[in-house]
Amino acid sequence: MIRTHETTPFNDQKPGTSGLRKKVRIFAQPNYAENFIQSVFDVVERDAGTTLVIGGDGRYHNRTVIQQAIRMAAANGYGRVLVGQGGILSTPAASHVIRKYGASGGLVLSASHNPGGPEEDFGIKYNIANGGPAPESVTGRIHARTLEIDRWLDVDAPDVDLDTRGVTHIGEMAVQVIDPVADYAALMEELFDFDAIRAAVKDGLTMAFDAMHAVTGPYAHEILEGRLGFPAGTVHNGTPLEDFGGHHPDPNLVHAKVLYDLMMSDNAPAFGAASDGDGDRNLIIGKHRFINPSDSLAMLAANAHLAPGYADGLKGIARSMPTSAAADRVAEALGIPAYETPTGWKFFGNLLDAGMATICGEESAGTGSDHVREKDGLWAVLLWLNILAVTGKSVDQLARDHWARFGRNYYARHDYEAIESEKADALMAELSASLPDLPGRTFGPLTVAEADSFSYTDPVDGSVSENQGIRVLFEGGNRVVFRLSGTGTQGATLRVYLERYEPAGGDMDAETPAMLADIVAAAEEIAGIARHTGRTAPDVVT
Ligand code: VG1
Ligand code: CO
Repeated sequence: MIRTHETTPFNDQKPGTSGLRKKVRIFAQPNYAENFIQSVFDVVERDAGTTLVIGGDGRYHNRTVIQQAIRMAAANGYGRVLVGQGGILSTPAASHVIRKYGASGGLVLSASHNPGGPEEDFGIKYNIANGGPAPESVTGRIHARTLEIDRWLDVDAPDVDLDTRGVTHIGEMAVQVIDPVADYAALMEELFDFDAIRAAVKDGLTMAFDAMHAVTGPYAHEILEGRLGFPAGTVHNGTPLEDFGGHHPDPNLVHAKVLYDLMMSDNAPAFGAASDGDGDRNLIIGKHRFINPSDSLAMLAANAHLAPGYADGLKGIARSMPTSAAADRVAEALGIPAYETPTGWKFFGNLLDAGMATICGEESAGTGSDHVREKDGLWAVLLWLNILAVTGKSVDQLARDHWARFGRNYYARHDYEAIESEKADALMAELSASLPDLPGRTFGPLTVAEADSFSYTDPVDGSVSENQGIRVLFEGGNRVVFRLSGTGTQGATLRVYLERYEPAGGDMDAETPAMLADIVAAAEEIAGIARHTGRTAPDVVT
């Protein structure tokens, strides 16, 4: 029996860079999650009786919303729900399951790298039938619907046992609790040379993987320790916890500092990696050598043909605008197109679907390929392992060889978190207004060549996304980019992206902060960060 619940709209349900993210206490208000989920069901394309995938990163409040979403799916005409055992599905695994089982879409319950727990963050993201995040046209319709919604539907049914695999029914709808790891692990075996990696492990290749008490724990245990033969203990923090052990499940040099310190120590294994809350990010650190995510994208692209899944070469490489141009140089050398998109994985979907790009990446530790339609943390780890196993090189050697050939893009991102929104908006408004006057101006040794607000026209469907960040390009390929985060839940976060290109033959082994000092000073002068925000140093440097 379908029940209709009256409701009134919430005016704050506009999805950001990656879904709707709010504090748990906001999501826990009566009707809040229900309004959003019903708005999704009301507007997305689907035939009667289609399959919906539901999974999450295991954070606090996941199970409550999953049970509710299942009851609502039954009332909204879905024929089948596939849900990961324990409510678990990493974002890339959910993407794969949607594709593999021909689902019309999926709900991924995650706030990704944001902290979890009763006082922290929760999120809901909708992915479409190609397995990727809903594009802006769809999130725009969802948002519009949230502003007019007046009812949501569910059925009167008890909770589903999420911990036992198998099929049950709610009315006509089948609910299938699936192994969250099996399909994903099988896909990884198709793409990568597991034999070569296993042989390298036998020969002494060592690694440490920090799952940060988030969703990749079960995947990493099964794939790294179970199938590839790394010894037990290779996976650190491998049990998903509702509050991620009280930490930020964000694999960067601040929140994965324990891994970083290990990798810089005398006891470092050959290879270190970490992933985030929902398993779509990766941090790569070799023994005594940190690889920034933009470089990782470039190095993976340059060597991808060494893995069976990419032996035929790449069709193109896409990166988000703030990501360094290191990957563009690889594309040029390979004679394939390079694409520059706005921040957020949803902008890669069309390029991947159209066969225009094979590998994509973001400076925020996101890398992935056309095997799914999300970024994929363990995929990047396995591609690195495949490359290390086949070449027999260390991470450090691989990086040095890469830079010797392509030059090096020194790069960092400075985040100023929880700024008052009005101050952040004022900073961006003043910066936008100053753009026409910037070209030709000098800041220390730097001269501005061009300055603009990044606008993207999707080459596949022609859709236009404006105001995707402010770029100031200096002569010689150096750059600073400013944008406000679209994933935070408190005030505004200003991201300042700094890049300096050093051509091959130049200094390939300098310290990044020293190489970027002039650009940091120029960024302050151009944007007036201290004047607007009162902050004299970033909260996080990655
Ligand atoms: C951040 C990153 C962006 C990433 C997004 C979602 O967005 O910068 O590159 O795609 O998070 O990643 P923003 O708007 O805060 O800069 V995830 O792993 O949190 O789903
Ligand atoms: Co994530």
